[in-house]
Amino acid sequence: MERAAAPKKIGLIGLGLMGRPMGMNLLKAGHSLTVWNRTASRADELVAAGAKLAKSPQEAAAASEFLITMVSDPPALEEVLWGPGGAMQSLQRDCIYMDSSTISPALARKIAAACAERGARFLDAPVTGGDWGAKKGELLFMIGGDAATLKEAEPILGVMGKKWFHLGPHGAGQTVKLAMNLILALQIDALAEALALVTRAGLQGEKLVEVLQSSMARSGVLDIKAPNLLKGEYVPSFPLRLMHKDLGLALDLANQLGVPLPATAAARETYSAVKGAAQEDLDYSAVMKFWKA
Ligand code: NA7
Repeated sequence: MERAAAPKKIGLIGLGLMGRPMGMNLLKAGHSLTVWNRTASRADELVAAGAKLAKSPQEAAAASEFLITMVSDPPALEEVLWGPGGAMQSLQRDCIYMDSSTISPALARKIAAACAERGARFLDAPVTGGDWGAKKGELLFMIGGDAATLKEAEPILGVMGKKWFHLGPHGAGQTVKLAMNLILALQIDALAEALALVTRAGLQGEKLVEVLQSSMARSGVLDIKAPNLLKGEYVPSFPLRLMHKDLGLALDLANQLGVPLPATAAARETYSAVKGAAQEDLDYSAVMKFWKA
């Protein structure tokens, strides 16, 4: 997969945990970056590193031959695209617009249609890898859209990520992303349940994890998140509020398709309870708090 990218005028809307490091990597690769964020102060670090700060999403889109959005959820994305000063009205003809937020496949298709009306090209390109993947430029992109558009986007993807998958037409990237996140959510939920059982029985959670590491239950989730659960440290890498949102999106999609997802529905209740009780922003591994505050 290509990594070198000719300098481009790139717009980036949404400078949260993920957007900021993605923007930093684009600057380091020599691209000209125009950014916008609802809370302008979050752009400070990128502006100090050479990014231009737009006054609105509209201004960011007008300045860009390649536009990226990275906001929290479907309402946030609708706001930055179609709200006051929204980006859609100024998307350049022939530009590539890539949304890397996790949203519904239906919204991705609606955006693709709106882009086509303006002569712009759209990719749904949600990511996985957390903020550490974003910092290291090792995100994994799940792409829906046209293969030729993806080909053209590859040099820019290579600045922010290490791998990408073309999964089908618009919405396919989001569909696979929601399916993947429900697995991550259930894996952590299962690990938390098992730890609750073992520790209530008077055993050390570390012992369970040690055995799991040598068994078929070993996984990337276990490697990366088990230490958080054991220590009770939940600094957000992927915030629980966003995992909760994704479980809702997966259940909505399942409902539209008539597919029962009973385990996902049960897990969402656990995530809801922890989210409701949380006083601060927590990583999704904090689902452990359901059993142990
Ligand atoms: P964060 O760190 O919660 O950042 C969310 C971003 O979305 C941040 O820039 C927010 O601006 C922005 N946002 C949220 N609501 C709005 C509205 N209504 N209008 C404009 N901008 C908004 O999320 P992550 O970076 O971890 O994740 C981003 C996506 O990747 C998300 O879909 C995940 O599920 C995957 P703020 O700074 O709060 O003003």
